[in-house]
Amino acid sequence: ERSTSSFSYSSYHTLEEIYSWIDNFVTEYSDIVSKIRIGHSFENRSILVLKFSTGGSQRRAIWIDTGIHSREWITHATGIWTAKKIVSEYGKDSTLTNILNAMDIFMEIVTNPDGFAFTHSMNRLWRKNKSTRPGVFCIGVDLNRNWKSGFGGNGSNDNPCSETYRGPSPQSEPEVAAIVDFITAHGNIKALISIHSYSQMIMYPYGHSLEPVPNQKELYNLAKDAVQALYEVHGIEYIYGSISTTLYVASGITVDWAYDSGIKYSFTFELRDTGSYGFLLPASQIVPTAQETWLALRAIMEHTLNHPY
Ligand code: PAY
Ligand code: ZN
Repeated sequence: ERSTSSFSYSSYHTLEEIYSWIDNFVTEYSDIVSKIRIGHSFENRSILVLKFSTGGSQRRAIWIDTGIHSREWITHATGIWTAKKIVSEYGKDSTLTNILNAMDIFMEIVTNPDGFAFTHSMNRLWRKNKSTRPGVFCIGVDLNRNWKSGFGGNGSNDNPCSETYRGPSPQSEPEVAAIVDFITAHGNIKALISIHSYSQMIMYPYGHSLEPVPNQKELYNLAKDAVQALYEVHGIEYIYGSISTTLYVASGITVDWAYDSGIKYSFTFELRDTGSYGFLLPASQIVPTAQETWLALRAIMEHTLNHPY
């Protein structure tokens, strides 16, 4: 029996459990999945990316990250379920098969490993990374304020004690720099989906500005289709639109950087719920959340496949 079959996809796991699941997973599905270490965290933990590929070289690719905010546990759990779904559906689901026959998928499941370890050991609601600097009393930078696009603008904070502290400079944090370096070196990422919780939203750039992006009509329609596909699974309602007009203004965020770097299909998801449990979503909701999220992800990947650029 495969050891990734005995793993519980309906429970929350520690960093050690997830990293050992990753090792088993890439061993069992070595024909289609491999593990890449793209860097290391402030506290020197490995930063790992799963690569799903059926061949070719530097194919067009989709990037998905979960857990950039460590307390958003439903996102790591959804990422793990999604990884397993991809290997199970390849060759069965024609949409996914077409996607993987032409494109690669990269998934970074634990984007903030130091923060995630801390949510298990000390503070369940820790959001930032764990970096420290000489003479600075407070710990951590908000990794979703540390990107170059709009760095330092509204909806970010220069106070190191703030939950939305942007850090001293763009990409100052190793967890962000690792992704920037990887995506830039790859050069052929065509869609990026950064997964957060909670609020039940599918959004696209910009966060830092109210200005509509050039292909905002296309992104609006695609978000609408993704939300509809998600709704049909369990009847969960998401709202959609640009980040700044749907949620709030936030500067120095992942998807603004991705968009400004030429990735025109850049989205951020806010998974369940709308606040009843918030970050403490019961484990009983992991599988249903992942199931519905899958349909939204697939819609965006399929659109990317069918609209090469
Ligand atoms: O998803 O990039 C996004 C939007 C901005 C997020 C942020 O503030 O970094 C939104 C929040 C998040 O997921 O981190 C929303 C949650 C509920 C929060 O912590 O306020
Ligand atoms: Zn978040």
